[in-house]
Amino acid sequence: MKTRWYKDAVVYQIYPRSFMDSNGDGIGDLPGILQKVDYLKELGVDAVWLSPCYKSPNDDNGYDISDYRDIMDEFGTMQDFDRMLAAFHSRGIRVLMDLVVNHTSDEHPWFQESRKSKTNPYRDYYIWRDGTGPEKKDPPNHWRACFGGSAWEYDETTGQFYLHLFSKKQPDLNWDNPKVRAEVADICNFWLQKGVDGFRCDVITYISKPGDLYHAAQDEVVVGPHWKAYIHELSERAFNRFDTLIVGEAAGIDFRRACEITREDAGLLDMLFHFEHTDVRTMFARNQRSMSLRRFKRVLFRWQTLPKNCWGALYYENHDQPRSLPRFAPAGEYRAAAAKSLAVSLLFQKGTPFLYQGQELGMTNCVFSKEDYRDIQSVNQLADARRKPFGRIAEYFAERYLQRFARDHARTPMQWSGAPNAGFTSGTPWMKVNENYRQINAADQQKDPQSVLQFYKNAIALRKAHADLVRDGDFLPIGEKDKNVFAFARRLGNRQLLVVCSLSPKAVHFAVPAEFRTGNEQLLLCNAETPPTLGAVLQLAPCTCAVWFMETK
Ligand code: ISL
Ligand code: CA
Repeated sequence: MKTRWYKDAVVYQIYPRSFMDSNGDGIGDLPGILQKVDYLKELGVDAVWLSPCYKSPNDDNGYDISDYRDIMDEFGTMQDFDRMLAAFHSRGIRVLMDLVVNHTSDEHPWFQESRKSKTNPYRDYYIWRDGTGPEKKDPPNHWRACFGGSAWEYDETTGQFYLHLFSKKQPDLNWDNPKVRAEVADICNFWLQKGVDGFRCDVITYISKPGDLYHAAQDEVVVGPHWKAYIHELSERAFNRFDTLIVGEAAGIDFRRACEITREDAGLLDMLFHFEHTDVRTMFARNQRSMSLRRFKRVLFRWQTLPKNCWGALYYENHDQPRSLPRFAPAGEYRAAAAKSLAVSLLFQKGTPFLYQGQELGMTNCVFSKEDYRDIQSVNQLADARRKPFGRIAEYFAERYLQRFARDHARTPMQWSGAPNAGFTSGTPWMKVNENYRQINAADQQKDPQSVLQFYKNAIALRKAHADLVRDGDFLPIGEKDKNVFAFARRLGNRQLLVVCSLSPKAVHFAVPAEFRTGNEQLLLCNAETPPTLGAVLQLAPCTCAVWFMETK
């Protein structure tokens, strides 16, 4: 059933709330996405992944679902969804849904039932435990919730605690209950039968919980005891019945485990998002970088060595991360060049690239004041800091951290034009629009052949023109120790691509190994007006990138 179309695809992530508002309520919606389908077609992407658009009370912007078979009121109706799906499909663009099934909303009818009594038929849909301590009022273990506080919430009605790895409005489902697993398979089939082409599976590595919750360490929740069996079952019941792409968000997974999990014959996940290059969040790195380029390369180059029967997902940005500018490359004077250089460094690696809305424009982090944060994680972090003994100081440091790493940076409205609110809405946007929209927006970039947007289009088209090389070619790292340049080659038979991307705001030089100085090279893509000449030493102006095609020596 699987054609593995995704090996040639570029995927674009849409965060519907911030993409395009069609009705002036300040909130992005599905008819808004419909208006932009041609924009995405022109960009050249093959698939989109929609962050959740199901019914939700929006404690965590849709990652808390109260009805898996209906659309969030603010986003529109199921008819809007069907229209949008058809519009993508008629242009040959596939659609992936976000599958959030580690937890539901506490407003989901299953949980509403579950909390009523210990004998309710839905009780075992969730993870309930007696408390500990003399009064049984202490939580069953010391696990922490991702958004702050204990991972357990006491519920008066039945005098037990329920587990929530995220907010207390996101109770974890009990996957050990076969009924839960059957429900999830049904939900997947509902959407697959509608025609969606796969799922991005939210925190999927956490679904199988350790047997003895009173004594387990929190990291035992990553790929728990029955994880493989549960995913395998879901693949048989749903995923593998269609020509899907199943990509797992795999917090906590290391390279070794990724090799096991993404093997084609394992029948688990087609690919996964690891966190090795995004988990590093030091406040001390220079230039707002969160890690040195050498470390960044060490991590990503290692992930290029996945065995032949595995496949990788590539990303620099998503809705949980600050923008890649300034995180991985300079965002100041050389912003546009840096955005292009990062684009090339991502798009020509082996694997399926995922772009996040606005990345194709070189959108940057935003300057927020305390009141601007909307994300539950940021809001809780500030509130927790204020409650500490030296609240003012703690708050100051929390703010400093959020200015660099808040998830809000990725969630500011898409910058469509220089019109008020960046052309995102005619009303009041649900969150702050980045003030730089007059300089950075899609409308201006569509008119400018030198823009980041146009460069992305060219790079994506080039990737297609050399599809077999980019898909199957060996990955050869070059200059791994170099502090400024991200470089590699891809080689298939006697053809190769040489990819050189400076991520430095200074002019630098870079040594080119003899095997890539064939004399028959052809420059395919470059972001500099005067492209560098390919010799033993490349002279690279700030953030210059180039891609050459050549035959091997
Ligand atoms: O965002 C994070 C750190 O800033 C991560 O720890 C994140 O919470 C984790 O990657 C899980 O993310 C996914 O599930 C969350 C949701 O809030 C995220 O948006 C989603 O991508 C709970 O559903
Ligand atoms: Ca709207």
